[in-house]
Amino acid sequence: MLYPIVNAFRSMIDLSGLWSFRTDPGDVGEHEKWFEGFESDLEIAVPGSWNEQLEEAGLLHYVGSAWYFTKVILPQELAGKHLVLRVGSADYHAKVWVNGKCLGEHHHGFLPFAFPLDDAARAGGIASIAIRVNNTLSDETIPQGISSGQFELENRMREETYPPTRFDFFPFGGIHRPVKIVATPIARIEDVRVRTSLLDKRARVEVVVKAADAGDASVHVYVLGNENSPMASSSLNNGTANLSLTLDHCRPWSPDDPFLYTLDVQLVQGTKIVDEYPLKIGIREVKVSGNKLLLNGKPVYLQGFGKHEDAFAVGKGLHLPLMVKDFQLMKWIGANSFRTSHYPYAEEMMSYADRKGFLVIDEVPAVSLDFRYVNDGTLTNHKDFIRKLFERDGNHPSVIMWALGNEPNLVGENGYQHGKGKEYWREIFSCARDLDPTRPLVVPNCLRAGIEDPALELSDILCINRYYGWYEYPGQIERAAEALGEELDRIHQRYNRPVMMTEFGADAIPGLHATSDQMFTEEFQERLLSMYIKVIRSREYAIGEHVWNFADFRTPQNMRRVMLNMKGVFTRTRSPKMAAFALRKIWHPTGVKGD
Ligand code: BDP
Repeated sequence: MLYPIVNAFRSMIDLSGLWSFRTDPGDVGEHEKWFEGFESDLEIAVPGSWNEQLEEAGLLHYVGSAWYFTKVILPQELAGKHLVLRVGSADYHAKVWVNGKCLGEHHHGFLPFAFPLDDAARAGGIASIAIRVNNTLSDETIPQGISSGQFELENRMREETYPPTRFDFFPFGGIHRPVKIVATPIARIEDVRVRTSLLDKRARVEVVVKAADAGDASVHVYVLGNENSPMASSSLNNGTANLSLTLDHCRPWSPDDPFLYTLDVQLVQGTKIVDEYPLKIGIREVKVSGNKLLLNGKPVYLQGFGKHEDAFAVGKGLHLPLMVKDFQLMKWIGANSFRTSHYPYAEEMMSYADRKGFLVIDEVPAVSLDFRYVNDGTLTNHKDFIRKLFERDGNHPSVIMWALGNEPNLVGENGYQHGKGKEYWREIFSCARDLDPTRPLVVPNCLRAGIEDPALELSDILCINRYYGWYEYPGQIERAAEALGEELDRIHQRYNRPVMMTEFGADAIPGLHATSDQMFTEEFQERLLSMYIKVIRSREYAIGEHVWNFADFRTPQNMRRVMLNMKGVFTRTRSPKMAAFALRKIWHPTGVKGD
């Protein structure tokens, strides 16, 4: 799905702002026709989660349905255009009405969706928009949900969280990314998919363009500002055109030189251009070779973080100033990469990573799948999610790897390794490989799943999350170092592939200090992270280190957390802890100006 833009052919109305809001715990709204409007004193900012914005109205822990309502007058100039309502993301389930007419439903969080307005609203008239969002998760959804009763049934009451989740981040609900009315010509470019390859300095760019309502139009593509680039043209065949271009003397994309070309795509009827979409592309090649990860043929070492979309008041809502700040901090500390743990991040962030030269592991939110409850519905949704995420992010040069999930078997289900888990991951990997054979596929592994994890076996890079010194051997850094080194060697020997440490960390309360190794102090976090990096770097098969986590983040309530997971190297408001300065020294090996 193309990101909305404004140009001579395309325009949009951004509906970010304050919307009327009402919760619907009994799910009566549809029956009572709230889609025609409803009485409420509450307003809510879109994008943004309801939890912290409306905490004082009792919504911090709210799980269930909630309604959003706004009205907009569609400008007369949009007459004769194809109009769609596009939602950047709503977590996790959404149903949309315009002027009382249901346009459709969408089942996944973290992904954009769009519905044509058709005859529900016309240019020059009013569009009243109602969106019902529900943040309930189940066995079938990605991620899976859990109830309080289930914790009790499984005799795991001490592990229960409030709200109940299977994962360690807050289940924020709401419309989290911008809602837009997008106007395009009727004969329009619907999708552009690009695949690039490099041979010496020559690049090949394969382009698949999908058009709609375009009859027998043709498609032209060329690279702006590149005089040597030939234009490729093709007529549409069933609405699709396959084209390819060769670029001589290509300037490849890399963290040091995140150069982007503009691929201009034109839809042409006769001699007339009827639609145009300029797409930023970066030309680069990612490969796993022996124990190395190669970018444009050269080994690359990843240093950075697992992150979260999480901030005061806005929750999981798109927060552009914070995005800019986070990238500044990542540059400051010397990071070159991050993982979108544990779900796809905003489209704006992926394009920003392209421009800033960050290497991204893009993650599907299949976090801590519990195979006792995985069923056919889970598998279907998981595959559908992969397809939609690859469609959304497949053109980004920054995306160098797909994580198809995170830490399956966290609870340690019997028979995961050799039973259901094996079949499940085989299907998931084969689906993902068919869709994108150009990027390594991984699933970060947890201690409980261990070396026999079938997802590890299928991964191109062995991504390992470990907490020796924290959950295991708490407070004992030397013992943790031994356990870590021994296990990494064992895993590598078994599979003989590159190893990437995708998580390691320790909670630190800012301002808590001690002269000896004591958990939760800033010194302990710094020492533990430094030890891990030393052990990882002493292995020639290691291709990277991602500290857990970039910043402190809100979790559901439970006795292991003080509102936040405090493993951030920065606080939730982005103050550096001591560990940040230590990492900055390690990650800027030639020193930092002014230090
Ligand atoms: C890992 C999970 C991550 C948690 C982290 C922790 O992947 O989501 O936040 O542990 O416990 O197992 O801090």
